[in-house]
Amino acid sequence: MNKLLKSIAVFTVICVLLSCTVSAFTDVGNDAWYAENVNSMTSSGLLNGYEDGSFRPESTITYAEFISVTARCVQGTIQPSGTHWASGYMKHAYENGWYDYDEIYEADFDKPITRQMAVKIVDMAFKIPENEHDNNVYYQYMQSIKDFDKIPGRYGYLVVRAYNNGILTGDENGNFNPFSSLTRAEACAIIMRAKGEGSVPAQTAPTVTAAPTQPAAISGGVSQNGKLSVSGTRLVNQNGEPIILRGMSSHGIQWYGNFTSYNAIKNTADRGANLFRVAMYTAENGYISGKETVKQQAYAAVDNAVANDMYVILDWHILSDGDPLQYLNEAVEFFAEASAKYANTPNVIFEICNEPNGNVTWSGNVKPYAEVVIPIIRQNSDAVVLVGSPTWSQDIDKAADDPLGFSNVMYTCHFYAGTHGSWLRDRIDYALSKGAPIFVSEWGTSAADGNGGVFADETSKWLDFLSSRGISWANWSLCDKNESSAALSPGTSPDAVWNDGDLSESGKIVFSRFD
Ligand code: DCB
Repeated sequence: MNKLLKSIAVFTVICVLLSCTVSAFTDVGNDAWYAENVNSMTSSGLLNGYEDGSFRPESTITYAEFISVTARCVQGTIQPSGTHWASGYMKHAYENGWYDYDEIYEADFDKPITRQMAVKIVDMAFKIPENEHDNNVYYQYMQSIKDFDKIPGRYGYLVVRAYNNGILTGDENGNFNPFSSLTRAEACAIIMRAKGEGSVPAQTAPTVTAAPTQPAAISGGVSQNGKLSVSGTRLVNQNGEPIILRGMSSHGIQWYGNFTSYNAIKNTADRGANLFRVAMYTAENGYISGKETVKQQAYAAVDNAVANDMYVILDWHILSDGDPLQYLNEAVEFFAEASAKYANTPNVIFEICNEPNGNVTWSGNVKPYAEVVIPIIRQNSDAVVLVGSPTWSQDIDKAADDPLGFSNVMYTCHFYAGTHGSWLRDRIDYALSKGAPIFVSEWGTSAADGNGGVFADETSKWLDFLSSRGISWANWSLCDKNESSAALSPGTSPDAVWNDGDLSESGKIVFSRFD
């Protein structure tokens, strides 16, 4: 080889080497924070620049673009399966649970992706590890992400996970901005980091107060009463003395998880509540479709109630799935894990089926379900177990006539003051007369649909009746939804200290009856 050819070859090699480190795009400076991520995304063909040699790093990225890039990373090229160019990628994403049907509609494919959806997509696609299991981590981010209370419940955990794995940092004001769009440069960075190959942003340690490790002792709380059991028809404390638990139920944690924070629950403890109920829906985008995420939310909510020295009901909230046998296997799996996890936590009460309804009977569906699930719990724990009954937990007479053969079991009776009156109170008396212990783990001041009313007079009749019988209760629900059963006015911050103006008409009544 002559000298000239040789030096041309060397020159070419140097150029190729240089082109790896120098941006290929006219508008991506080498010192831009995203240059490395953009270059690796584009050089591996996952995302392209424009024909004019630009990359347009500050342009927004759409749902279709973001999801197709992510899918190409984990799956390779997918041909369209419909009219939209990205339909194949979108279908893959949907079928793999990267998004739910109510999160992205086809008409939105070409709209800018929101930051919260981008976080969910990479979390699901790259299976980001759950190191927020330690509730302290969650609590810390809850404090350090300034707009955490704006993040809908179903995304909070995913956002924590993304921060904690260095996939994201907040904006310069410390906000996450869940509903804002994402730039193409940010998309490159997020996807590359989720892939485990991106340059990770410098972490600023959250400057926050840790969740209390010692629960704050409250009147009537766990530090005073210890482990509960059932004696006759009464709930009793560690000394065998009758105890009444009163407090709030969450709304569905997949929607209103923000109102299960330590501070939100503390607001009820400060008003005298010694009970909190964690309503973990099974259907309606609950546990069944979002297992890990929803479960972690439920555990964090339980832990926040424990940190407040409260008793806490972990509720398997069947509702549209009226037959508890429908998800029996999932229930077994869940209660096996949860009962082991909380085996040494005297605070926890297990509610194994919120409200059976539809074409189900006590002896044909609910009792057989309970006879499978309770022994699973009993392998780890003899905690109090609450069992529902058909007709949205109103058929307590059927349960009383054909009771379960386990100890420390109570039957739930649910009522809504605008719908259910004296006939249901009479049924409670009947059940008690037959020796069946009753726990009102959900009731509302509204009608049975959660709205209408508030029915103040009927509520007061009901609460006086429950007090006279020593029956414990949890009110539906601790959230700011625009429905009359919600205890908080719309727009109430979950973590602020609530004053009377933050309480709804229902909340004012209920919060005055905790003790
Ligand atoms: C129960 C459920 C609970 C439901 C409330 C109010 O259902 F356990 O999940 O909560 O009572 O209906 C409502 C929320 C709404 C939400 C809806 C669907 O307040 O914001 O949109 O769940 O998730 C009952 C209780 C009793 C009766 C009927 C229902 N009853 N029900 O006697 O007819 O149809 O949900």
